[in-house]
Amino acid sequence: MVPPSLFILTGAGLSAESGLGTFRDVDGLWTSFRVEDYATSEAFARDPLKVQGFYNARRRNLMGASPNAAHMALAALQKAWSARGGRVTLCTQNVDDLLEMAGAAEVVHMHGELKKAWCLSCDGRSAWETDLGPGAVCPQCGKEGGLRPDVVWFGEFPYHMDLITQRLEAAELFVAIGTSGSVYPAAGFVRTATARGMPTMEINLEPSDNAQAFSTRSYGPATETVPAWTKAMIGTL
Ligand code: BJW
Repeated sequence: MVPPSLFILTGAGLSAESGLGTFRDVDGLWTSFRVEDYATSEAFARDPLKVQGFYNARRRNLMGASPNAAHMALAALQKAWSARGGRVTLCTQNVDDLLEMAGAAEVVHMHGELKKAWCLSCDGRSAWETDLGPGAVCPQCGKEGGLRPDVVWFGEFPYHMDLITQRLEAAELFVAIGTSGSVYPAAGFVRTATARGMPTMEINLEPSDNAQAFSTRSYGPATETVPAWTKAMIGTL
């Protein structure tokens, strides 16, 4: 029998134990860096060097990061489902590539990817693993100074929304892992799932802003809760 389709939304908490900062926890990025100064296109237009510096530092940190047990467990779950003809959609708000490094075959990056640059001159996206700055040249059009991190800032439209809506509506279980449930449209996915009669589960360090919207909840560090849950799921096959 084909296993049920799973839609898994992940957030910063998934990568926290890999040493990548979360945003809204007490020691999160937005407590030291104001969103208005670093995560809007207006901030980038006002002070591109400051914004590029913030993302350059995070990219350097990411270059030294490794997937943790939760990334590995989700990649293994996707593989086990796929082997039985099923589908696990891994939709992440994270701009890191730790799920891919863990072996996930498909990851939907709704807030973009830190290891990609977007050229505002030619609209091309290119792989990018070093610092970005005014002297950076677009590998596609050759123009200098038009590259920004390929991430989705506040007020911008998240990526792959048609695919996400299609996969979410077709799913049979919705699971949110390590996300605060405070940034839309991702924070609204649990309500879409519930409206379609789907069971929903929150896996987080502690109850999120959205906790009451979920039918099942599991709390603790992702490196413990996620492998325990995926092991139980794979055991149902
Ligand atoms: C652990 C753990 C461990 C810790 N184990 N767990 C008013 C009402 C409603 C909406 C709006 C509004 N005003 C404006 C809006 C829209 C706005 C929005 O949502 N604003 C809210 C803040 C109110 N949204 C947008 O602008 C989005 N675009 C948009 O809406 O377009 C229109 C549209 C409409 C309809 C459909 C489609 C489109 C764009 C949002 C872009 C967000 N961008 C960022 C930056 C990306 C680049 C970067 O990385 O710098 O994305 S902001 C930041 O927040 C980042 C994250 O992906 C995102 C979510 O954060 P996340 O993952 O939830 O992290 P945290 O830190 O908040 O939470 C971590 C959680 O992990 C916590 O719960 C911890 O407990 C837990 N945790 N350690 C397990 N070890």
